[in-house]
Amino acid sequence: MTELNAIVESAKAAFGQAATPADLENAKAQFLGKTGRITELMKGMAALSVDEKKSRGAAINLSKQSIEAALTERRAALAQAELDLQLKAEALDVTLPGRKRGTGSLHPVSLSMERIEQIFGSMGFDVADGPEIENDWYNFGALNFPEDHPARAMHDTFYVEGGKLLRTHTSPMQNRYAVQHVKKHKAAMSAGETMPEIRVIAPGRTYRVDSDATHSPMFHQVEGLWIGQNVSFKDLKVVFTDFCHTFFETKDLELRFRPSYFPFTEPSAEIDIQFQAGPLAGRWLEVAGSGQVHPRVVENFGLDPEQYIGFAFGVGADRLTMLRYGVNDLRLFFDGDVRFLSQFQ
Ligand code: 2U9
Repeated sequence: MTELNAIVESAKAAFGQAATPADLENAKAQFLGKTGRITELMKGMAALSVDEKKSRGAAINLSKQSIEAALTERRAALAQAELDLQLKAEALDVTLPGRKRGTGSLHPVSLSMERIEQIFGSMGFDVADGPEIENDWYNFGALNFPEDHPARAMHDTFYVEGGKLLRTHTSPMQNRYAVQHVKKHKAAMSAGETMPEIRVIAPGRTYRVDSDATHSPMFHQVEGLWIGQNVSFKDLKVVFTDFCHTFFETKDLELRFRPSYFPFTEPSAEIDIQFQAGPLAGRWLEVAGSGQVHPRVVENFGLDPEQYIGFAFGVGADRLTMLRYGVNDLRLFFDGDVRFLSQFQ
């Protein structure tokens, strides 16, 4: 084997052993670099005659080309190996099930509230909004709660700083709504016009110091108020019966108005319903309180109770939701367990 062939062979062997592109470039330097073996041979030609230079130069060039070809080949092989490794590492299993984007859904009580708003909206009721932290007047005073009424005691009410409280019902929202309504129409009324009717529902969170399987310190109410010059208990019966039929999607439902007492209505009645078919059939179920709005409450709106009268009602939205979906423990609504909540899409 000539010296040149030996160099070419050892270059090929060195390239073959190089496991990385960096190793390969180091190996290349040993042969083609500034002090590489081929470069040294070229330098050594200086002393040769012109003819010798020609033949020796051609031979060295051939060897150099062989080494460069081997280098190019090895570079490509290493690059391919690297790519293969990368592809293997990043391999996708297209048969795996896709990751689902979890879509949320409304809470069952929110679904009920929306449904209640929609039903009363279709009967011409506006929807009131208002603060959850209230003052004593809007929550109790304006609603004709006597000073020593038990509902004012610490036992029922969460008091916060500054003499304020967490509203114990949604009535203060209707109170505020009614006062605004009267203010807005006061001038026209003084000029002899009659006031457009107040027809409003107030849905929202309410708070009482109470906690067991059927009571939560935070619960949801929807109250309704209809005040006009000729609004009677008959209208309450029609409106509430219609609401129950639509909400529970059945007319196979009896209603019973049972005498009761609330400071803000007189006379007052609890409303019970009885399904005639289905799993709850045959039992009277209490769903609401109601009554003709007390004259003193009407007076507190800024209206003459001799001229304006109407009715109010209040429903527990959590209880209505339990009845609608057949849920038997109120706490399920507030535990935040997705296995429960995801059933109400
Ligand atoms: C104004 C005047 C009167 C709203 C009413 C009830 C009767 C009632 C309960 C039902 C179930 C509360 O969540 S519950 O425990 N509500 O019994 N609510 S009449 O009366 C009003 C409201 C606002 C200005």
